[in-house]
This record gives sequence, structure tokens and C-alpha cells, in this order.
Amino acid sequence: MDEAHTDQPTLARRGVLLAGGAALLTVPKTAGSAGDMTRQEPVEVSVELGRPDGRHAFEPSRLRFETGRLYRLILRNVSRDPHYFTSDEFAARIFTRKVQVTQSGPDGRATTLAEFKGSIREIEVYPGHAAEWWFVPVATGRMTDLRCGIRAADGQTHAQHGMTGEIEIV
Ligand SMILES: [Cu+2]
Repeated sequence: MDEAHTDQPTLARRGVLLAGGAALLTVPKTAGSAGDMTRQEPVEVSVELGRPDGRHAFEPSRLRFETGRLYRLILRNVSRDPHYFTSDEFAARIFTRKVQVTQSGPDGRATTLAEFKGSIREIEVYPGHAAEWWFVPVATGRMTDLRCGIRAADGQTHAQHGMTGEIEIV
């Protein structure tokens, strides 16, 4: 009896909160601009190019981004071969703020060696090194053309060895 009694105000309050939340969601968006989307705090995403055991693969091989958010995509080559991060469809759907070439010091901290601005279509990273792609996705889509086109000693590309991936922008 007592329990049911004390629950009542809680439920009533929750109802009020839900109603309030729903009301907030239905407030129409104003036509204002979102401001400079390249100046947000970046969302950090890391992808390893190649595997330490020599396999040709992206890890992870499935990536997901949201339009309107700034990403700092760290491409780290953890293998002994150079690798490309290539997706023409992805490059066509993003705005690149910059690409940075970084170097890790003995203390593990990354130092920026160079910065590139403008449209970037693909990035090649050499063994043991890293590059950062800072971008804002501007169009949605599911891209299945992520690949590394480097040709291995057997005449096949790394993509044919399985170095492919999928990118989704929502
Ligand atoms: Cu490769």
C-alpha cells in the first residue's frame, strides 16, 4: 500500500518529464546555419593499414561516419609494406580540412611533420608511419570501394589479397 502510494508521484513526475522531452523534440528547427563545422572537437577514429604478421588488410575494415561531424581519421601502417587508403566514393562525399603527417616519438607522443590542405583522394602510408585525415562528411552513402591498390610480389593487388573495406556515411 505504502509502496504504491509513494510510487505515484514518481510516475506522475516521469510523465511530466516525458511530455517535456517530447515537446522539445517537436520544436521546429530554425533555418540558422550550423556554423563552421571544421572547427569542432574531432571524433577520433583509428584504422590500421596492413597487419603486423604481413597480411594485407584494413583493421577495422568497416567504418561508419556521420555527416556534419569533424573526424580525425588516424591511418597507421603497422606492417612492413606500404599501403594505400583509397575510396573515390568516400573522397567525393567529404570535405577535407587537412591531412597531417605525424611521427611518434620514443615517448609515444605524435609530432606533426607536415600538413596538407585541399581535396585529397587517397593516402599512402609507409611502414611504421601514420597520417591523419581530418574531414567532415557532407553526403550520405554506402561505399564499397575502399581498397589498397598496391601490387604485391605475386602480381596481385593487396585488394585482391583482401585489403578492401566498406564505409558508411549516415
Ligand atoms: Cu596495401
